[in-house]
Amino acid sequence: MVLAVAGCNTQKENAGFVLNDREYFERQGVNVLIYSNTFNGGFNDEKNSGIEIIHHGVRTVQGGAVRLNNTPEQWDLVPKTIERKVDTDAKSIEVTLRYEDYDFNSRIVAQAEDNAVRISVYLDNPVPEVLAGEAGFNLEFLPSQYWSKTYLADNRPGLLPKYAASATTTRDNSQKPKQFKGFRTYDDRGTGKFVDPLPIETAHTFVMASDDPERLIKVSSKENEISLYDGRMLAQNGWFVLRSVLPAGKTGKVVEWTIEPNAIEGWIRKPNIGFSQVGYIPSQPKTAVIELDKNDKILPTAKILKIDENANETIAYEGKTDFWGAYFKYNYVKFDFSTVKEPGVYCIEYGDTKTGHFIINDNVYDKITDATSDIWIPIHMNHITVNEGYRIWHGEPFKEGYIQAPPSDHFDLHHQGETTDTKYKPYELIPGLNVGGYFDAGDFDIETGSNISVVQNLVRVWELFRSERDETFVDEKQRYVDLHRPDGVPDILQYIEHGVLNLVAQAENIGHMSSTLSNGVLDNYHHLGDAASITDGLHYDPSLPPYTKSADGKRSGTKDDMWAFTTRNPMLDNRAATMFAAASRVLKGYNDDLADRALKQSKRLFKEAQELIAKRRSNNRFTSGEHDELSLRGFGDVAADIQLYAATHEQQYLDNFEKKIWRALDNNVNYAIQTALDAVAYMPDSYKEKLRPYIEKYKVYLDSLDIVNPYGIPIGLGNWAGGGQTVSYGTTVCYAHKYFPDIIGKEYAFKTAAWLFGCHPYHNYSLVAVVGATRPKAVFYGNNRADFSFIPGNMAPGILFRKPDHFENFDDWPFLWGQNEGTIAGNTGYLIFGLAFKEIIKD
Ligand SMILES: [Ca+2]
Ligand SMILES: [Ca+2]
Ligand SMILES: [Ca+2]
Repeated sequence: MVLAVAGCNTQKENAGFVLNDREYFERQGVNVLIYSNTFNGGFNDEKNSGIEIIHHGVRTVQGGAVRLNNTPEQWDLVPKTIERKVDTDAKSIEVTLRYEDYDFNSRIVAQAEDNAVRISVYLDNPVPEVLAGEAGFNLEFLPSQYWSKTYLADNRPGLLPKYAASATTTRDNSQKPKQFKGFRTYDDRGTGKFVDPLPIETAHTFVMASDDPERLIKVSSKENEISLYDGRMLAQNGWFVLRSVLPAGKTGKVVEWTIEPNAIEGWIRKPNIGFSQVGYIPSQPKTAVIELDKNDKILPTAKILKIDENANETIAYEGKTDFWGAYFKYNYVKFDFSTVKEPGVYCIEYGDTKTGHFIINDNVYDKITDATSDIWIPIHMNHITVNEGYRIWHGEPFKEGYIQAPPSDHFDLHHQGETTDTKYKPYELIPGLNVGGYFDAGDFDIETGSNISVVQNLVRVWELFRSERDETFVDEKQRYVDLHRPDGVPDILQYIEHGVLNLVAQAENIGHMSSTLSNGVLDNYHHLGDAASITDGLHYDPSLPPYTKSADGKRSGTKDDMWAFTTRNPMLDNRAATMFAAASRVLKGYNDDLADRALKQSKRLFKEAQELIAKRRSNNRFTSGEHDELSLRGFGDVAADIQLYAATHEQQYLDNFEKKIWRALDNNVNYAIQTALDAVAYMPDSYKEKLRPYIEKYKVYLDSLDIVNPYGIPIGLGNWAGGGQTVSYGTTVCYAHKYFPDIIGKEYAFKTAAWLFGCHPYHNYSLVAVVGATRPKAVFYGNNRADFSFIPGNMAPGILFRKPDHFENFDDWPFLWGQNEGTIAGNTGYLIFGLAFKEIIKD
């Protein structure tokens, strides 16, 4: 992609839409995507699909489809895309959509017409009777870009509200279209009725954001009435919806809309100057990456301004920009200002664009992990109250414990098989599980796999960096955590202990590892706010009427208890065994009893897992998921061998490791290199020498990244942005530098840090909450997301790629998890990267 210039599709000003070679409608300032992204993101309606409009650089509209609700929620049914046909000559795109549950197909035809795109909905068979009046064509508008703006409904003016407060009605549950796998998003409190939002306005022509040329979109229909709804009435992550109900009993063209997004004449997106919001140390390489609209001129120079003690700016450096080339739809230039070394406060100026300030000084990276370790991680401790100053982040969750999951499917991609693999009957209390552990992410389940990674990450932090930081008070007996209150015990030890307490309890009480401890009902899974209020804290008693309590106040008829998913997975037990071995080593001398329990479970699970795996192999009784994992484990076992050796110092593990590591490295050096580096600490010098050629090969890969993209680090293009991979990559390059400084320089680690702290596409905000000078990201997908807020120290997955050529990270709309959610495994991964990074830049 180097040296290509984006811009070959540029139209003349005022020209109408073209259908470009990336198969979307384009005119200057507006992209209209027709099913470049379909409704199959993994979590049902991800608000990322269908007809999407990228309007003056921001994806403000999506969800164009036949939908079965006025304001669809995440778990309402979404249509499958059966077919997508692009006709370049006719400038049209046609998609066929299908609802399998209702045997219901529809076709959507999008056709460019000058400055508008005409959308027609065709039916070959009438709307199924049961969906008559329910099925409609919907298009959704992003609230944070439209609220407080005006709309016109057939010229009647109105205001799009900042907060939802429109009218609703209730209807009989039998009239509610099916939801995902038959689950229900709502608790009807015994009324037998669901809530249905009523329209705010109905008209034939809507002008959305009539006061704002950047957001103004006109939607009109001659034949169909269009209604405006507020999706936030049912779910805080809902969007504004325009909708035309499909007429009953009709076939052929049933809906036709003309959509005309305003295009500001000659609009050119402002340059996005990527740089490190945290700043730079004087000696390091310093390169800003400037992202440019393909219609923008490339300027030959940029400036560094120094800001003095009177807030005056003077030019500290003016230098050449280097054109890198096109990467997807934008052009990129780099601006190297490494020669600026004098400590001080600076900003970057490129043409008319000036960044916020940043610092050059020796200590700029000193605090990059503090918010994560002092605030984000302890707030995600489960089964304990977490206080900070005047604020309780959450009370003690799930006091009633966990019950045995019945055979079932699940809404968060879990599954309970035909048998429970335990001595418990479905819905029976499994004692002892409501202790320790970490919330998975913006939700409140304990993902056992993630929690295992968390303990392993924290063990690495402890053993490699001896982080003795003590800012957190943890009392497991009181079940109380107080932030910013030192208690004489290093926090990392207490965090390891807290993770192990839950995982050991699983092994002891279930007999093996649970795949997850999660919600039993969907209507409390999407909980926002204090985790202690998700359930009523009382054990569920089916003999009591729903919504009542027993006379002694200890049991309740409300089915809100959390479930333990207990289908046995020997691979997970194997992973747990490895983690327990490592944890017991660290806990020895701090909590001897827990260390002993962990080691006991490690040995037992390891032995039983080997037997079970052998037995299943001979019976060919693996599920397909397990098969995948097994084939991966060819390498994964190598990592376990090193962990087990470190824990037990038994020579057999080292021998096993030696047997496998070279094959793994030959197979895929990038994949195996971290494990190979992990082992350096335990191996003789000859091992390191044998590893050297692989490090040289790895360096070739690292250098190739500068040709792949302008940022020079691996960029994930999946449906969940790549923050987790970014920090593991960063950790690996830090290790590689630590052991092979003559081959691997520090520049790769600096590039990774710069990306996390603001040098990336879309905007230049730091992806870590509160870390960075003027502009860390302001909103994240945490349990306080409904407040458009953040939990300090959270690292966002970050820059999400949308097909075919758009990167984005919303910072006014927290609800898209793939770009904004913090996970416990990701954030402990960030902690490791941050500490490793700080260590290598010390010398
Ligand atoms: Ca989860
Ligand atoms: Ca402490
Ligand atoms: Ca309960």
